[in-house]
Formats: sequence, C-alpha cells, structure tokens
Amino acid sequence: MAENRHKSLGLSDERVLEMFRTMLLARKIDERMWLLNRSGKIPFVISCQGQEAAQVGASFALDLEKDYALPYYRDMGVVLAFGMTAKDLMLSGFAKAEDPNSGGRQMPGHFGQKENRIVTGSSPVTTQVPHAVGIALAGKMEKKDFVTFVTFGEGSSNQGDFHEGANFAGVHKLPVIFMVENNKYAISVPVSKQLACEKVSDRAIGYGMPGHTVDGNDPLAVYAVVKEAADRGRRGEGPTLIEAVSYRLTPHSSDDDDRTYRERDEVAEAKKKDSIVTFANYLREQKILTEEKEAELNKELDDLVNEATEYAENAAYAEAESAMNYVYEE
Ligand SMILES: Cc1ncc(C[n+]2csc(CCOP(=O)(O)OP(=O)(O)O)c2C)c(N)n1
Ligand SMILES: [Mg+2]
Repeated sequence: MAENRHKSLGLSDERVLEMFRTMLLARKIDERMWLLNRSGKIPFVISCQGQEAAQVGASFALDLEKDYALPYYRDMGVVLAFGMTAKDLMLSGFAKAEDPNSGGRQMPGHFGQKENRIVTGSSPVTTQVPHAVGIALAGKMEKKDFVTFVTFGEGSSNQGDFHEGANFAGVHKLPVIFMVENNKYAISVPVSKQLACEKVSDRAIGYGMPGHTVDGNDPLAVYAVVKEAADRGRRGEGPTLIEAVSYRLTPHSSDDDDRTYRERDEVAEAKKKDSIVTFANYLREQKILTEEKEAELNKELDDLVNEATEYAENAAYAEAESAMNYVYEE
C-alpha cells in the first residue's frame, strides 16, 4: 500500500473520509449553483472550485467548537466545515428570508453565522483581516484560547488592511492564522502582475511571523501547516501567514468570461491537479474510498444537494416591509 500520510498526521481513516466528503459537497453545491444561474434561477455565483482542499484541509486542523472563521467569498469548504449546511447555502443562493447569512439581503458568498462563529464580512476585499486581528486581541485580553482563522485571495494581500492587520498581530503576538488562497488570478490579472515578491508568504518576515507556502491542492499538506499555526497561536507565540497555492478552475464569477484573458490549455492543465480527483485517488490507494463507499457518498451528497435546492427554491422571500430592518438599531 502507498505511504499513509494521514496516519502520521494523527488523522484517522474516518476523519480523512469526512474531509473528502466536505470537499465533494462543496464542489457539488457549487456546480449546482452554476446550473441554477445559467437557467436563470439564481442571480450570481462566486465559486470555490479548485480551492476546496485548502479550505477543508485548513478547517479540519482547527477547533471547530471554539475557533473563529473569517472567510472570504470563495470559502464554501470553510463554512461547511464550520457547520453551515447545504440548505443554508442554497437559501443564500436563492436570496430567501431563511438564509442564515443575511436573510437574503446580501450577495451569495457573504458568509456569516453566529452560532458557528463564522464572522460576517463586507464586499470590499480584505476588510475581514483587521476584524480577525481584533477578535484575536479580545480573546487574548479575556485569556481565552481560541484562534482566529482569516482567509483572502492573493490579490487581496496587496490591500492595506492585510498589512496593517498582519503588523498589529505580529507586534502583539495574537493568535491569528492568515491564509492566502493563491488561485493565480485576481479577476483577469495574473499573479505575475500582482506581486513584486516571489511568494505571498515572503511578506511574513516583515511582520515578524513565520510564512509558509503550501500546495493548496493537497488537503493533508494544508492541514499540517494550519495545525502547526493553530498550536503556535494557542501557545501564545503569535500569528502565522500561510499561502495555499491552487488554481481558480472557474471564471471569477458568473458574470465573468475568462476566455478573454487565459488560454483553455492552461485551465485544462490545472484540472489535472484538481484535489477532488487527486485526493480521491489517494483515498482509493489507501483502500478508504472503495467503489461501494464512493457510490454511497455520491448518492448521499446528490440527494442532499437536490433537497437543499428544492427547499430553497420553494422558500419564502423576505417581507418587503423588513427591508430596512437591522440597518440602524432594528
Ligand atoms: C477593496 C476592493 N477592491 C476591489 C474589489 C473588486 N474585486 C472583487 S474580487 C476582486 C479580485 C480579488 O482577487 P483575489 O484577492 O486574488 O481573490 P480571488 O477572487 O482570486 O479569490 C476584486 C478586484 C473589491 N471587492 N474590493
Ligand atoms: Mg486570486
């Protein structure tokens, strides 16, 4: 049998299968959303496709009962791991009143769910970074042992919010894990035109924290670095910057046409490294994902996505009179 990497990380067969299940669920929800969008049923999609391994591998290394997630719009894998359901996500896609993220008020991808410690974010990219730093500061002042996990794109690592947040966290040794999901593009701009340094993780030294670049298509590699960062944060040693490198397999959003700025060959090449394929292969080699198990899993998740779609499509919209609720006090 091939090398058993998950055992050496302390992960059971059940746990890695659960990891794969979460990745596959994210992929299946995302694929359904594109179909719903193209058939005119939901207004907008912003995809996780290509980034599931980074999102789920990282989340599984955290304490999902205690830690705070400050995700960005592609993080379907993160929010599913933190406890959001397929139904919750579909309610958001259809902008229905029961959507836990915003009651159907926000665009999809603006995740927020208090009971699962998923902190709501804004549309300007990277504003979640100083929030994550502030929550970590509050935790430190109250002597709690949670860490905050904040994600953003590599393009967003050029925003001032990242640099201010990282510096403050470094100075005060706050338990923050900064994870950049480097998918090689910021809309149409390739990474070569985004960064003057070679790697996003090179920026860590400027803020007095360790920086790691990791294969974002490998959930076990991401798990390992995030686990180390979480342990470090809990020990009071401060923040870590992690760059998980993968590839955006879809256009930027359902309103983008990526054929105008990247070659099809490049996308086809990246698909060979798709974690949904490569991690499934690993689990097959390990005899964890048997043919029977795979068929069972596909059926279970397809049913779940179908039920969620049907429920959300038939759910009620918010009452028009409620449009101004929560804008100010009420
Ligand atoms: C402050 C700000 N500037 C510009 C935008 C418009 N915008 C939305 S997503 C995006 C690209 C972000 O790229 P990256 O950080 O690499 O994340 P990715 O979408 O690739 O995951 C831009 C420019 C925005 N939302 N906020
Ligand atoms: Mg990007």
